[in-house]
Amino acid sequence: MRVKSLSAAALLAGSAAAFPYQNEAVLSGKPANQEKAAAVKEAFQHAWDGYIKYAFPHDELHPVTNGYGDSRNGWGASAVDALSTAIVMGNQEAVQTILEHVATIDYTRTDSQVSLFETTIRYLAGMLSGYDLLKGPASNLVSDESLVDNLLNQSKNLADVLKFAFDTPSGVPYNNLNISSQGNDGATTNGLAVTGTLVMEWTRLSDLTGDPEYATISQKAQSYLLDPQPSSGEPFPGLVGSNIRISDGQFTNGYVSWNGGDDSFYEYLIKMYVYDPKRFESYKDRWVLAAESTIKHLQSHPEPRPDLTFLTSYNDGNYDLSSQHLTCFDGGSFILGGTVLGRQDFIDFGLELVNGCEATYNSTLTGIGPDSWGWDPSRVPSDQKEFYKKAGFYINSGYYVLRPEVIESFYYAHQVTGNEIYRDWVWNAFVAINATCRTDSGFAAVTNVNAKYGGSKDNNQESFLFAEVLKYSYLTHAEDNEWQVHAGDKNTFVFNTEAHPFAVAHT
Ligand code: DMJ
Repeated sequence: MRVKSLSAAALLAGSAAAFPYQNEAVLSGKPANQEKAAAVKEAFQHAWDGYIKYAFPHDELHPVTNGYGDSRNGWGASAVDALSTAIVMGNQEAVQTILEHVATIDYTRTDSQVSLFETTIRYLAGMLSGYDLLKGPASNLVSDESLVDNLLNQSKNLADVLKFAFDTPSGVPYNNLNISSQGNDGATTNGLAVTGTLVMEWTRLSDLTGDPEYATISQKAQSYLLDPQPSSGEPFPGLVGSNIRISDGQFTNGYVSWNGGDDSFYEYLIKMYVYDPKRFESYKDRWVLAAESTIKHLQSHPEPRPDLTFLTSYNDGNYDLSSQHLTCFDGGSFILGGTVLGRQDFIDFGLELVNGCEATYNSTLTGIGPDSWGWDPSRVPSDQKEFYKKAGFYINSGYYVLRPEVIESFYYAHQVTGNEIYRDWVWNAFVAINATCRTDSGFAAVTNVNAKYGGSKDNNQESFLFAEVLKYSYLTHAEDNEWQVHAGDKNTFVFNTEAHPFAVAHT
């Protein structure tokens, strides 16, 4: 079935009119929507077939020209990033292809500069998650056990290639690496997110292999972020600066946000607690501080639309009234933290953030939200005055590059509240993406979400289309399962920042 063939009226019927601003029925036992789940599977198959035909084993498809790119070291990023989605969809053929491919990767060789962060969240996490799922609840999918064991061997091989990055005077790693020369780009600082979004993957690797080194070096790097020095690096309790000096682990500024560059540091604080509440209680304490400070200092309501909530960024007494698609993971983080800790105030605030991010989708011509926007009354572009008055924000960048964060937070809202409206919002976003970004071979980024047809198509299909957009869209409509996010504190899987589900630790 092609989603395009469904009428908009049929798709949108069922959307409740009022914003559900309370915690409703729990999800467990809620029936799947088979038809919509199948439509998302069809989209995955479409993109997978195009990738296999025109781009495999390269990193990503160029979906307009039917070519390929190697922006992620040339090891087949889309294949590895697609693995956990193919598993949860039960797509045996794709899983087999990916496992056979992983067995052929030589992680010691690449011509590119390697990003420690991107390689960790996409490749290392893709393989570890595949291992957790195929050794656990999806063990029926693969008969050749050696291919599954190889996921862990290759995870270790990759980490052994990358681990020299942590070999610095402080233990704060370099991010941009030359793996042939064991060199780096000469940076003197590292960013908050790229430093603080390694600990889940590297700890999981240690827990699975029994070799403590990976956990030790990643937790050492993280230790500077949990105890920020000097005090100017923590302008509000729990909210920290964006850059850390590699020589001594000191923060070099007090610029605070949940935007790209900072984002997944906060995401991992609470997720590490979900992963193992015994070992990572102090991470949770830092997340709680950050969450409370965020509610107190960073929430902002646009003048023409006081009903909307966005997060500002802060620097040296000044607030910047702008936000990003990347930031929209924030609702999901508050909802997860709220449900795990039994804090209704966090869930409620998370739902407000979700509502704000949804407004960036429902205000545009395509039904997809922009990459960045602002709501500073003194900076409204002259050609967006009317749009700003109605929508409550103006568009800074109208690109949509197949990012997942808005759908991701809708997913958490749905799983935790059980409220159907969030499932409808996921579906609306999926339908809009399918209608606007789909090409003959896959899905393309678009240049202007507030123009007819999304402006023009940009010739790239990021691997996170497979890992995240299609996974969250699918899981929202699929049957309940062990790997799904659930309300409460009994989750048995936790998703890394690239949506790869990790089995939680048994300690
Ligand atoms: C993904 O690689 C991850 O979600 C990361 O945390 C942020 N950037 C992209 C998606 O936008």
